[in-house]
Amino acid sequence: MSEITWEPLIQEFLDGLLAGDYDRASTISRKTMQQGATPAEFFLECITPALVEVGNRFETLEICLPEMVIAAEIVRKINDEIVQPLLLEDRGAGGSFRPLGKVVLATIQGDLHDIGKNMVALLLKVNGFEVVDLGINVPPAVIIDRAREEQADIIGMSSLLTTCLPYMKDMVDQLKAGGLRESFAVIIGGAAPTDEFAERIGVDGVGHSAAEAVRMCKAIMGARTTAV
Ligand code: B12
Repeated sequence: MSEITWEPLIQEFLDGLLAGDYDRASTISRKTMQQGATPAEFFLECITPALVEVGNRFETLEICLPEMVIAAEIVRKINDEIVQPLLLEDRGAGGSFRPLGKVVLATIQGDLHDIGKNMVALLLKVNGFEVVDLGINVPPAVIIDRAREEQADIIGMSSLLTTCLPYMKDMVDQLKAGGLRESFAVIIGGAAPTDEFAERIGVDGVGHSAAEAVRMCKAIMGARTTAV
């Protein structure tokens, strides 16, 4: 971990987001990574808390939906143009490699949030997984069909809206009803699902960061390899 004091940077980055100022936010991003922060660290330590604060201000009506939309758009652009290319560079020479496992990933039905899900997809790829990203607002049946088609090892579902949690349960119930529960490991994440919810619906893991997603997937595949 780099020796960076994050609080002032988060505040500056947040100010950029709330002012709808891409240049300001992207300059902070570039500068911080030049000072030694890794892209993953910058995403976790600066982008994520700034977005949580944007959400808090939306919840308390200090800002309105258009401001949240603009903040999200700036973050999407910074991720695409700065964070992602640097993360992929970190991956090294690349070339042909045998993936650690195949993950079918989706934001669940009803939910359009994808900044966190996209980071999960990226970090899994950087860590050697093959990822089939189905995007946002994906119905449970579509996830299951694709997981079967792709012969996936793991299904990952993301949700930031508590109103969409029932669709996660529905996906697991559909797997059980189809006799497929043992065919895939299922992990969930995003801001909405709690540990208690995960236990109740019977998934293999719940995570609240992209790093946790990677750890869980590695543990699942490791467990499978040793079991063979
Ligand atoms: C940006 C944002 C938006 C953007 C989304 C843009 C986009 N392309 O994603 C826009 C403006 C479109 C939006 C819309 C809405 N939003 Co919104 N949004 C947010 C905000 C501010 C940030 C979300 C975010 O990107 N966080 C940063 C990322 C990095 O974190 P993350 O998603 O949690 O992901 C990390 C982990 O959770 C984990 N993870 C994620 N997925 C997975 C999956 C697996 C398998 C694993 C293991 C881990 C994992 O790893 C990720 C990376 O570390 C949050 C505030 C908050 N506290 O989250 C509100 C928030 C989620 N939104 C909220 C609401 C209410 C809405 C709207 C209903 C508003 C409205 N009135 O229209 C709509 C819903 C639209 C829809 N149907 O989905 C509420 C939800 C409340 C609730 N309890 O349900 C929140 C919490 C704001 C608030 N405090 O009120 N939103």
